[in-house]
Amino acid sequence: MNPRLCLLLWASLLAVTSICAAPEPPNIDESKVPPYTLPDPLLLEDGTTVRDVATWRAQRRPELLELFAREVYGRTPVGRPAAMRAEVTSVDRAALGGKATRKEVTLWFTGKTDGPRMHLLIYQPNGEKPAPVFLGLNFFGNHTVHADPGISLAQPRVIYDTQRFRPAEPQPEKKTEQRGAHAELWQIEAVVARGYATVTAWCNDLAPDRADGLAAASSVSALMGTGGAEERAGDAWGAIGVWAWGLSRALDYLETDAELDGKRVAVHGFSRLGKAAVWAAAQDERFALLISNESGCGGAALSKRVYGETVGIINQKFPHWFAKNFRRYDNNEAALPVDQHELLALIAPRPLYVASAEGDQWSDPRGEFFGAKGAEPVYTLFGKKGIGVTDMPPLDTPVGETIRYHNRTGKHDMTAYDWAQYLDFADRQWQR
Ligand code: GTR
Repeated sequence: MNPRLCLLLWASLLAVTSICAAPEPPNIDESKVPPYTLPDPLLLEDGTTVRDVATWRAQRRPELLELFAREVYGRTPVGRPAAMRAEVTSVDRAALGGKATRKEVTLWFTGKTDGPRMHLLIYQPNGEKPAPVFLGLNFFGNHTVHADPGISLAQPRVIYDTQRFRPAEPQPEKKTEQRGAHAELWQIEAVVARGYATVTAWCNDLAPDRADGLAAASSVSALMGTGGAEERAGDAWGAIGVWAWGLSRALDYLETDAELDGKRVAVHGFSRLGKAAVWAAAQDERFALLISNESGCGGAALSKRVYGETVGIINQKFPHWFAKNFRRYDNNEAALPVDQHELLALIAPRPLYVASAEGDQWSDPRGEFFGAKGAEPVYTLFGKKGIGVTDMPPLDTPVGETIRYHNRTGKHDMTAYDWAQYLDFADRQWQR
């Protein structure tokens, strides 16, 4: 065959294959949401309906946890490692102008200092003790949550493009410290002023947020022998599972710190770290309250609406986040045996706050609202009042009791407005 013709044929074949492999373009037109049926959180696999809390706890809750582990996030291989130990590495009782105590604590997961570890950063109010806690992972290292020069710089040093949520390319001079680059997202002074402690750790300590992160020597997944994003078993955990596991290990420590109230720990997360917070709270009932801040696809948003980011898009862009089995539902959401309202239902009867932003259609605010709304029957079973209203509330108007929801004006972010709602919610729930 003419070599030019051959090349042309080959190139068109490649183009066709890549078109077939590419996910559908994202839909952000409400009129194009396909008809979908949500699974009933109270319907047991044997076809009977759950009518009491005991059956929910003994049968339906384990069924749902199994489905989410096997089909969505992957299985969590272990709980707390027997040899895990905590080392307090710094304490400053005069932080934030004397208003707070700043502590740094390293959790050595194998007990040895050459294995995976997580560095916790704690700010606790210098008032009444023990303080209830807001716990969440951060994107770019502990030193980015506040400009306080006393915070140890995260290691290894990675300089981020904070707008695009990814490492800057090329990496600029390491003398750029990015201290406090994400302070707006954390509002630490406001949290401490309200009598709460804030605790955080860098998600990369647990599993670096990159396609090859699961296999990185420093990751907890490597310690557990998970294998890389492509090599692992279909139901093996991904980075979201590892991050969720880390949140539970942080809680293990918080329960032992007499200055903190381990029974009142609100776990929160923004965006990809919101997905991790939801999965953590679903599995670990010690978390007393959950805040999902624009967690979107694979978080609070319904997958079956196929609006904004979809299962196919997220699995292609972030092959290391979910279980490989989740890829079965790429462009095939109707086949999913669960949807995210059932994940939120696993939080019941604990207080749950789901927040969206109007300018963040990628996360599907309406899908997040209906995710929260869909969890309501399980809250009702527990005698708790959920979200109340049947359709999305106006902008900047929080609704609901034990399940609360708002859709803020503005972009994908975690703002002072969001924090004010979360602090009020915790105050009300914990009668402070
Ligand atoms: C986006 C991703 C979202 C969300 C977001 C974030 O690129 O598509 O699912 O997690 O990142 O974490 O900011």
